[in-house]
Amino acid sequence: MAEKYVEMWKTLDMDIEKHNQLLNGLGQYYTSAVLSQKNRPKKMDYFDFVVSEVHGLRIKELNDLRKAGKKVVGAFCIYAPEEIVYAADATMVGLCGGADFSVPDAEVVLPRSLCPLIKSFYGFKLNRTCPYFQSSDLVVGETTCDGKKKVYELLNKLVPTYVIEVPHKPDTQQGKEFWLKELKAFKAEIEKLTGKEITTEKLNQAIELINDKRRALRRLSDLRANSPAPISGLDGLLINQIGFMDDVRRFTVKVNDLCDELEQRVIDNEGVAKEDAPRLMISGSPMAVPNWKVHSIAEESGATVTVEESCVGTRYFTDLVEPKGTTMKDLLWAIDEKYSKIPCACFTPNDRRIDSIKQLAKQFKVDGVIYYTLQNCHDYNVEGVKVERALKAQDLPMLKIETDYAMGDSAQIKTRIEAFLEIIQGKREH
Ligand code: BJ8
Repeated sequence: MAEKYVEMWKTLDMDIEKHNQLLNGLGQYYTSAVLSQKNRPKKMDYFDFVVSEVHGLRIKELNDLRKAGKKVVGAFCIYAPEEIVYAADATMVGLCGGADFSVPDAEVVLPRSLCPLIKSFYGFKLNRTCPYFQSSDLVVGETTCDGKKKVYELLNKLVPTYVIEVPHKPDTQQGKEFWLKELKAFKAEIEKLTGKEITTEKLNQAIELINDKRRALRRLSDLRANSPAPISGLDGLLINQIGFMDDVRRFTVKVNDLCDELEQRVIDNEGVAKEDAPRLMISGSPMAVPNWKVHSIAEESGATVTVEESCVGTRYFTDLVEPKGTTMKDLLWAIDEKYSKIPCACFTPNDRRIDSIKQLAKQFKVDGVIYYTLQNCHDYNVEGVKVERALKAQDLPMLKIETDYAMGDSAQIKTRIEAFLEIIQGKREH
């Protein structure tokens, strides 16, 4: 891919040499972790193609849009209301933040004892190797966790960054009203950026566009509840990750095409693992591309990951925006209600998340839960205590893994997951 796109990357002020190193490493990792899986659905070809062109063709598409006068908005969190962005004919993309590659650059500036996701994204902007960052006209941050909030102040020196303030008690009336005001302010900011008025008609269309995408991902997720699972957890995760970068309409069509194939697989009783393979949920901090470490290890060890209770997973697509009227206030209120239901550990209390984990455990017939925390993420780490108590009451085993993006602890994680699977096996035999 490199040669073909060098001129484009230069116009985006990228560090070409460093970027080549990143692409080489990514290509090798993708081959060994993803392409090496057995019996993948044929329709995964499209998603493999997207990954192969993720810094090439997709970036060209975004920059063609920009040349046509449209804007690209980058984001890190599913709290960034994408419906409002699309209603102004702009495009939203997830920014790089899932690789260890950029962490050493970030650590020159930031403290080391910080969440790897935050270090990773800041490093990607510093070292100019994320073409999504380089193609963004505006970055949207949010006041979720303290680490992100403070790094956005530094990021704003490198790229225009607009920070949305999210209520930390979103279930209260006060929280919802506060959030509505923030949504209105964000709408005004996007109108200023794009020079376009967001009308009710445009916002309705954008709501439907994103609802369709969420419906497709929900359909895919529901199919993974079957036994044997018709698709691996790693591919399921990968598709959710790609959803933050690909063109929304095309992505929705391709996910639905894949689901058609998976439905046939279910009818034919064709799966990616044995019917009695232990079924796991992974719950916790989000996993951005190319964070495939834990899924890969768990599935290589004989388990099937059937669901991700994650922002790159169920938290993104479980709820839709459902307007109860047609005025601008009705539409914004519907967006408010949908986003207020996202059970992020940054909020308090967050019992909605515990309920969701218990419900997902039943729906996906899981034998155990891997509770996944990125190092130094206090919100997910502490909330793990409540999750563990709730799962214990349901007699569901839980394994807590706290890690970063480096591969140095892979062997240790593998040993722990294998021991966990033995516990599950022992429990089944009883
Ligand atoms: S809605 S989970 S995407 S904030 S960056 S909280 S891992 S210390 S990402 Fe998130 Fe939005 Fe919530 Fe979801 Fe922890 Fe790291 Fe903070 Fe993180």
